[in-house]
Amino acid sequence: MIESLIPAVSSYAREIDHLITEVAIIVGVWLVAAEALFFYFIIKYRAREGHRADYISGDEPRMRRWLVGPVLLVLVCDLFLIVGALKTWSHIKIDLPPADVVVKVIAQQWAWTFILPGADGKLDTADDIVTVDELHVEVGKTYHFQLESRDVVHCFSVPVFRLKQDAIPGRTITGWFRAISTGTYDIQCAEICGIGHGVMAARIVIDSAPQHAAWINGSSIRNMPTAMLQAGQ
Ligand SMILES: [Cu+2]
Repeated sequence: MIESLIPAVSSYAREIDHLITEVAIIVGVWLVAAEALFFYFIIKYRAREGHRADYISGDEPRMRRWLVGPVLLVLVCDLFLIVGALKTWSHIKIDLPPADVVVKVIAQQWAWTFILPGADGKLDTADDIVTVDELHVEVGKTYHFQLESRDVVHCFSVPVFRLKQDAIPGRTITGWFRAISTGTYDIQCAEICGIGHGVMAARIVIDSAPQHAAWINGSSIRNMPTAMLQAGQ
């Protein structure tokens, strides 16, 4: 259902969509049932000529059953949702699969800087590739990102991955993703971070393996001065 509105491009996007759909259905059924009953009673017991209002205390066992029954049913639904949410949380946020590539994502007012390993596959070496507002990744590879902020709280959001992670100044937060198809998609800061928040957008370019290798080779040459600068040369 959600996929018809926005593509699901990470390995865990469908799991999150499933959870959101589950919550929407369960909460939706209760909402419709409660509202339908509410309006039914409003109309059925409206003020009418010759009818006196009745005070109902609700403490007769027969009436109490009408209160306790739905409450227990709601609790069962809550348990169902909590178990589903914890399973998804643990799978995505706690159990990080081993990384094929580690990248740095740095947020600042109002731009994104991405530092990727160059041809040597290692970060913090002279051939690191630095890009601004454009993140290049390879399809099918597991990426760990190390998210930092240089100033205020930002939020690294990649809607097609169903990925959203706050960037907190002074902390390095590690998360992961694995793209399952190629294409170019939006990255957006999802935390009001100042007057330029609305333009703090970037894009993610998901390449096939040969495209990505070609991009890395091309970028390593283009980025040499930046990389050398970073390495203090
Ligand atoms: Cu921001």
